[in-house]
Amino acid sequence: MIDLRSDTVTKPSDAMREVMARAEVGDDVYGEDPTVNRLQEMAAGLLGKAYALFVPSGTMANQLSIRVQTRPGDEVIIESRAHIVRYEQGAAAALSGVQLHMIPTDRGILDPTQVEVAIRPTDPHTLSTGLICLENTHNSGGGSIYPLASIERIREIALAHGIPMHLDGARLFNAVVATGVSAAEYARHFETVSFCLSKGLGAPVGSLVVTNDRPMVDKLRRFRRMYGGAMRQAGILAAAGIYALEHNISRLKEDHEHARRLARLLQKIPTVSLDPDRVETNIVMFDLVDSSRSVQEIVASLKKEGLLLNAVGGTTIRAVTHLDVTVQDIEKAGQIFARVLSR
Ligand code: TLP
Repeated sequence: MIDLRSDTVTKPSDAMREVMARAEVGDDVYGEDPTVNRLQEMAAGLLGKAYALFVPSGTMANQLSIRVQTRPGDEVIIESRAHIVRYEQGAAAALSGVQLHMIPTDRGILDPTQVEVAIRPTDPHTLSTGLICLENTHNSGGGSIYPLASIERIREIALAHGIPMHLDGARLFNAVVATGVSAAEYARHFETVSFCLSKGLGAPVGSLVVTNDRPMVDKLRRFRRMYGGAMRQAGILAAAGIYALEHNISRLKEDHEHARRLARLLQKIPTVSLDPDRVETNIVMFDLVDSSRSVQEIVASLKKEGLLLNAVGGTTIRAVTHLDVTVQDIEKAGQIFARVLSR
């Protein structure tokens, strides 16, 4: 099976498993796991922040960040297909009591003017804007990269209104590798940034939230406990994270090359609509223009031929490249696509 459903499907390598097995551990609720502490220091350093907190998932990292920076009844400005909107089970409403002010875009990248217009005026009738959330790279936008200039302009607007910013940087390192902009340069515009170890970086579990604000770390820790995410000898998982940060960042460029290669192969198929220039990182979104079969039927036929993918609504299919996919797999995937789609 060639699994292009997500970069979350990656499995820890033998070398990663070895460092996990040897990890020094302690009880992290007491702050005594040396490997977790080392991962947190490393993550904070990479993102140019003072503190980092290890959490079990990207969803928890986002939700904790929302929780500690908003009050119930606040509004959060966010792009309408953000992961926080689409794939977190309504957690922002359920756990933080906030209302999401969703702004539609073509590729997930908010225009600064859209943000400015969405900020609520200070008026006794209106609710207040509590937070602005961006996502880089943008998953549903097709792995699109936030231009630094847009982030800078949104930051200026946010600062002028005293509104904090959170970055869902689940795939921030894909943006870093694709652009050469450092993680710290992206992160400095946000009060909190989350990023995942368990996607393209290849660790089995884990995400981090980074911040410069000491009291916020304490609040993050308390809510992590409330959400059931305080772990004990988590150093076994943190060791995989350290290995991922040390070995698997720069290789993300291979995943980006594979995604572009796949896009070029797909482009040759008459029933596929896609613009290969839009493939900026490791996600390829494409549309089927053949109305005789549903996307679900096509995905099922591809699976029978040994290719796993996700239909992401309407006529769209998503393919994600990652460290367990070789260039030969991409070539083979191209052949399977050509066979199934031209039937
Ligand atoms: N994304 C997953 C699915 O949940 C859709 C995937 O296969 O792409 N932020 C972004 C931008 C994400 O893409 C994801 C996971 C998360 C947060 C959540 O991470 P986890 O799954 O660790 O909670």
